[in-house]
Amino acid sequence: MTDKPVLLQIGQMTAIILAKLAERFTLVKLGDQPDRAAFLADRGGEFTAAVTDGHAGLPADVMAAMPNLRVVSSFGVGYDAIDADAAAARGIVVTHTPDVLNDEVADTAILLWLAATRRIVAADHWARSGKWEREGAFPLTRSAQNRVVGILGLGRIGQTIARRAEAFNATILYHARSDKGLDWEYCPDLVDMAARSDVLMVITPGGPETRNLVSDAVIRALGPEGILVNVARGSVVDEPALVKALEEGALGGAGLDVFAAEPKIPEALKAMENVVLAPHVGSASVETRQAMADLTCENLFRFIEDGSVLTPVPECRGLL
Ligand code: NAP
Ligand code: 8YV
Repeated sequence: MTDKPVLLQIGQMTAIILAKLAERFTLVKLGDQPDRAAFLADRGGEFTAAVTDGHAGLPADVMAAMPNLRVVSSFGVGYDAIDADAAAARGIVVTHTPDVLNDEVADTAILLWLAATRRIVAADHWARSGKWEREGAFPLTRSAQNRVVGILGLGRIGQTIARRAEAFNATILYHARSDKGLDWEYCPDLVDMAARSDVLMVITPGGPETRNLVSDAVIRALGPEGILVNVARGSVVDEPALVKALEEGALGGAGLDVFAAEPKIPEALKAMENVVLAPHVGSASVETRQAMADLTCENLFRFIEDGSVLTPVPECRGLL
């Protein structure tokens, strides 16, 4: 018999994090249960702790079946797949992994912007396919220098993107619900900001409050030379409107790391040369995923030791 506490694993986790968690917990994987409803009904009361990620979150049926759940540690900063207010009301502390991924995600945003602007994926194809030899030079692209970069969501990652964009001599504008009082220009109206921007970087949280915030009007305001970069959540952009605008030439191009129905990507986007696609890899480097794994584990370890955590989501701070 082991005296380690049980930990419910919701969703997929990498071997690194599972090995570390197994040192302190007996892991029970929700996905391994042949009959989820029966498992939750029989064993839901056993769990005080769970680990999850930004994709699986904390499903409502799991929360409802676990009256003794006290902590949920989520691997990732975005927690739109967890109803944090409902969790806080039940006395469940939700933690996430802010800050440790700011640099990686900001790098990814810049990478997608440059790739879409300088059309590096199409240029790579041109070089590999022999078109350079057969047809000559690759067509000129627009420059990424001296652009107006509008940032939607100027939080931890948004500010990191802004600082990087300054290295490209960009003028930075931003939109959020509140003026951050920073040196960059605050734009209270998102459509106006898009109309003034060459590039729109989307980096807000997901969830109902930001659903389709990047609407048809915003996309069209960005215009035929504009580039949309989304490293936030697919839900923040009206994806059908994005596809239509790209098809009509009403938007210049896009760099997309996130999609409305991941891992599905609209076929139309896959066929477009002016769009660069990535499979939600914003934070996906060995080093950053290790830092996220360490923080995910540390939150759980501290909670079982003394009831504290390092990085609770704001909704749950009052429980500590
Ligand atoms: P953060 O520090 O909380 O910043 C969020 C920003 O969005 C704040 O400036 C906030 O300002 C703004 N915002 C929130 N709701 C808004 C609304 N309704 N309208 C306009 N602006 C709004 O979060 P972060 O750490 O930078 O992370 C941001 C998000 O990036 C995460 O939640 C996650 O979804 C996404 N992400 C994606 C990846 C990836 O792999 N692609 C990796 C990490 C994170 P106000 O409160 O003033 O509005
Ligand atoms: C992760 C992310 O890939 O942190 C986030 O919000 O989107 C990414 O870093 C995702 O959350 C996996 O858990």
